[in-house]
Amino acid sequence: MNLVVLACAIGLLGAVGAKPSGHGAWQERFITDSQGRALILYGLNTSSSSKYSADGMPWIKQADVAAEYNTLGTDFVRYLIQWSDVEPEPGVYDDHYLAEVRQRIGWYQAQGYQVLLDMHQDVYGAAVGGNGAPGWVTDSGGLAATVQSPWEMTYVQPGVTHAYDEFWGTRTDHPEYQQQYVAAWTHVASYFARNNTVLGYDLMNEPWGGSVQGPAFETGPLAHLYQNAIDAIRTVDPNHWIFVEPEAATTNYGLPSALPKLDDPRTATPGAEARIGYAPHLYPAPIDSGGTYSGTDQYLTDRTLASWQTQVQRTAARMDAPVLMGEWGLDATQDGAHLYVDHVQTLLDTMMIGSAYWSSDPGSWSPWKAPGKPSDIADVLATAYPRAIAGQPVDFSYDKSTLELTMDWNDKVGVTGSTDVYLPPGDFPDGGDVQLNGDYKAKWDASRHILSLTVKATPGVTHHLVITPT
Ligand code: IDC
Repeated sequence: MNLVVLACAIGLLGAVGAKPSGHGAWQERFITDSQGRALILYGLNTSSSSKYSADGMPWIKQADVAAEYNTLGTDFVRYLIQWSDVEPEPGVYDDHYLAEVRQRIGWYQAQGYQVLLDMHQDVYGAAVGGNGAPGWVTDSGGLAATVQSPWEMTYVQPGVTHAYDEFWGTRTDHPEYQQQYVAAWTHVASYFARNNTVLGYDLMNEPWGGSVQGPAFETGPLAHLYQNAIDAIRTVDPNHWIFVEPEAATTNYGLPSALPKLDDPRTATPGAEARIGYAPHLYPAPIDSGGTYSGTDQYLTDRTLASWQTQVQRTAARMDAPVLMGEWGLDATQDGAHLYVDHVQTLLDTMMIGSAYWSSDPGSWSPWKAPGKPSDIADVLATAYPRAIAGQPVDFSYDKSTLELTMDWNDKVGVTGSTDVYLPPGDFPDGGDVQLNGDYKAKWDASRHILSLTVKATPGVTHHLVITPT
């Protein structure tokens, strides 16, 4: 898929020529907490190891979550779960597995995190060389499904295409597969409906259409499945956020998505806003294949970042959904890796969106060389960010070590609480000095590295906050 898309990505990116620009005009929607504060979430994916472990659990122990906070200051995790672990036999849900997941959510809760449950799949399921779907829902039609290198190329094995075609209803032998997926999600959502550490649900990792691709897939079977899942989840869980991903084979590389606006049944309650989020990934082609951020790789990557911004903003506006980038990352041992991380963070800051870095699994793509042993990239990943904004965010930037945040209250009545900013100890060893037009109270939590500002909200006044190291 990588190589297939590459040629067309080069052609299209040459034509787009978008420059990064401000967000204010496009982003009206933010993920909000129960106090109405806009959340900019920042975290890791945990973890790829759960795809293959016998009990479906990630590599982490409770101490690793504390170490993650102390090293990176993250406040969020995209936590991988799998359909094969949720429903090992048809209609039989493994609540022991969900209890183990809940225990780990508790570890994150103890560190003040929010958890996004990601129903992960790569290459459909283990029966065709991938992970995600259980064997009983995998129909390869007896066709070949041989694992390829790079792993993404396995997606175009005939048995894999057949399995997806059965799932999406492109073939008609198994219309029940999708209903079972929706039912499994409904079970998971009812299990976690009252868990306040859970931010929400990521309905399917990197959907792939089999023999139906592009807009035909995203506006057809994919949108259909999403709407059915949203409707079913809302019967058991009216409140958590529900995130949808576009077709990855295009959007990861900065190409357009055709995903349509989806309806959230919770809006039937007067005053209730939709809680559907858009959760695309970002993997410029050279970076995806483990390349460098230098020379022509860097040129193509920069063009991808620019077009990714344009395309994500368009899709999010069409869907009227806030954005949370579910995956980005790279082999951090490659040339220019630090600069790439820095550039993506600048893009995320410009767009004022949260993200989850791929991944926490110790190794070359990780902030951990080994559990508890930070790699070089950890220093770059530990960045300053406004975790919660008690107002309407207008603009944000972090130019080591000057943080600037603009916010107003024009559309935000009834937001309560403080604006909380994480200031990494590397850049702010003694905390931060505040400049702000307006009345405020500041509180510095030296052990958590969080500066909390309670600002006297003044409608009609735009507040500019500047924080520099003390
Ligand atoms: C990768 C893992 C790798 C594993 C592969 C297949 O890092 O060890 O062999 O999955 O399971 C994605 C996927 C994510 C990938 C990641 C990096 O969502 O599961 O993890 N990636 O390749 N999309 C683009 C990149």
